[in-house]
Amino acid sequence: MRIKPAVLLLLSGLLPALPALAGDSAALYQKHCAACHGGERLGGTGPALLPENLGRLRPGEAARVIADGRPATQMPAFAGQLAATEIEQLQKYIYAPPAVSPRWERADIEASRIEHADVRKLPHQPSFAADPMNLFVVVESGDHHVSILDGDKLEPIHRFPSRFALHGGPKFSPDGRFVYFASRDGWITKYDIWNLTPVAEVRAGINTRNAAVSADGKYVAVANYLPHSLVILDSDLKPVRVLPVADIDGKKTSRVSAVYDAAPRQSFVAALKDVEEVWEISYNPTHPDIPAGMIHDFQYKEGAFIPGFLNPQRTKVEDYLDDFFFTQDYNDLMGASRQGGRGQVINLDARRKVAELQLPGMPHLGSGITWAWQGRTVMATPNLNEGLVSVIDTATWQTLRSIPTLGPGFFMRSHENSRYAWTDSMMSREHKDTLQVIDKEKLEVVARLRPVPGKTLAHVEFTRDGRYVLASLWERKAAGGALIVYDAQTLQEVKRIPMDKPVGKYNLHNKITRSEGTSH
Ligand code: DHE
Repeated sequence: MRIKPAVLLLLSGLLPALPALAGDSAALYQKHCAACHGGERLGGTGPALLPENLGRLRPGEAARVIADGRPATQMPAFAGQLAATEIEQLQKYIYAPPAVSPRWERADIEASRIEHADVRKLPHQPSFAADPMNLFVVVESGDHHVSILDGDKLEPIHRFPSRFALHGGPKFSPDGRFVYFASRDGWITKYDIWNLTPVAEVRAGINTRNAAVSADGKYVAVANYLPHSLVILDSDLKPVRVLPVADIDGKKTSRVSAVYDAAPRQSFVAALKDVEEVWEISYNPTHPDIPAGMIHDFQYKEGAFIPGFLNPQRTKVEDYLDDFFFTQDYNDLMGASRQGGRGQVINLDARRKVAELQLPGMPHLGSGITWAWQGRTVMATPNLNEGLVSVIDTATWQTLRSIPTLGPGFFMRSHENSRYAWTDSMMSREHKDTLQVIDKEKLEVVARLRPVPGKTLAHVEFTRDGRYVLASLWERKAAGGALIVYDAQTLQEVKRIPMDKPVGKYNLHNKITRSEGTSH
């Protein structure tokens, strides 16, 4: 038989390997990616590579990462090993849903749990001199780390690696000793702040939105997009309930947009993305019986069943509500659907809509804050697609003022001791670099801060006493990424604390006391 020259060259190793043919994508994945990202793309040392987990990448970015790697991570560059067509094939493969939808059940959650330290053997007091109630927890997404900052000296006291892509605010135990983080890949980490050490981790889902900690510190609730579940863990991160999320007939399942702790009600409240219901899950063990016919509960085969206790109670709503703001007593919630324009107020006792909201654009209710204004309590929310802050009377639910800003914004903050509320315009290309300061009495923007033109400046948090404001200069450390500290009264810059893309920062005292000026 006559062997063709190209084959001879290939056999002799002189010709580069031919690009894989279509259909070989799975084999390519298994060869090059599976070791770190898991055989079923659920993640391992690297993140999960499923469409839900990749949705936040810009078009073409996955291919770029495969080719060039990711600096400061273990992701190597494959451009030298793979042809451009193979990289493209891999990109298509990881964006395609798997043939069988991945499952993540109680046994998977239990098996994933890692115990780093035995809390009972750790000292029950802070191992540092800083005021444990005036610490800041700073989430740095540049190299996926967390810094603990002394809020009096405004200096970092510790830095440690986090799971990949934390999202949502970290949540604290009521005594301030522990903080819980949720990663978009479903990992929940419990960290002992006093001893500066991780305690335990568990993977509660494959694609997770956020976590909430009960006011009694006994439970952690986790909202998942994948699978469609709401997971209740105990404070050791052992699963107590894995609630499949579906409508009352069990026909339509739903992603969970977010879960919140409604502390005064001793319950978790969950926003559902695909079912027109709001769920409330009581963690009060003496929760009274639910009136027959009013509430529909899951019946659990496992363990003792206490009506209402750790079981969802449904409130039917007239739209898909996926972003919530709660009044300070948590009896009413404002819900907005991501379609924009409309919202509803739901009373959690009456379990029904009590008011309609006319909300222009797409308000980001989750970032809303409240304050007293001329004898009433108002809430203010930034808007994700319009340059305005809506100020709403929480008694009448009427919009009192639409404060124009430079562009669409994401976050808002204030403090009981400050006359100002701060917001960003980070969703605007031209004005993402400018923080705007609103006078809470005049209801107008009175100052604009633009310390580094062209660089995103967003997400502020006050010190415990409200004297200083810490804002994120959303850049890698080498490019000047930092927390910029402002005097909350004079609005002058006080100092910069270098950080690696500091996404969010959270003051322990403000969070634990549920300050009216911060997200809960
Ligand atoms: Fe968030 C909180 C939803 C994109 C950074 N974000 C939240 C919360 C919700 C939410 C429901 C409140 C939960 C909590 O704190 O426990 N976020 C969403 C979205 O639906 C959206 C628009 C799209 C998505 O892909 O999830 C979104 N969020 C982002 C980002 O792109 C941000 C800017 C950067 C990132 O790292 O993901 C981002 N979200 C944050 C931060 C918080 C947050 C920093 C905590 C705010 C706080 O101060 O408490």
